[in-house]
Amino acid sequence: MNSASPVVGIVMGSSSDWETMKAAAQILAEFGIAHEARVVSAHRMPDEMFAYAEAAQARGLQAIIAGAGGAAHLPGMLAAKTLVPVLGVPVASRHLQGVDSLHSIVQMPKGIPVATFAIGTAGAANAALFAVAMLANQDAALREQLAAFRVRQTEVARAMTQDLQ
Ligand code: RP5
Repeated sequence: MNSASPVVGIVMGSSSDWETMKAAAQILAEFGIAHEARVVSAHRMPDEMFAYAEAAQARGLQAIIAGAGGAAHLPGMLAAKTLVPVLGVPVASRHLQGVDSLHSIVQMPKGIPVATFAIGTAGAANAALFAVAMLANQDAALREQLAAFRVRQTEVARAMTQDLQ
């Protein structure tokens, strides 16, 4: 993890979410974005959750990527307590495979937005890429890195045809 002050916080409801959420950390590390990862359970650590949200802006966080599964209140409750943009990642749950998490996160009532991503590791990675894009608005070098990432992705996809034989 980058040792500079974090500009992106990755939080999750349980260490069991890390298998999913580490996809966000990997992307941020790839782009050299200082970040932190913490368990801040909404229903088991409500006081810490509020404290994390209340301190986020002063600590320099520019985005919070929040992952949770089941009745996933974490992203919405964080968003209620901070003006820092919250990017929500629905973690796949055992019984409903994350559809419960998705609905819990995406169906925020009007007024407190949570940018919601796909269920699972694709959502975690895309939340991090979205945070990179937000930061890149004010950072030309980061914008170039993001453009290069897209070019590499295109090259990988073009090369796939040769594997079809
Ligand atoms: C949620 O409950 C967490 O976000 C996790 O996805 C789910 C299960 O938590 P554990 O029982 O694995 O701690 O709060």
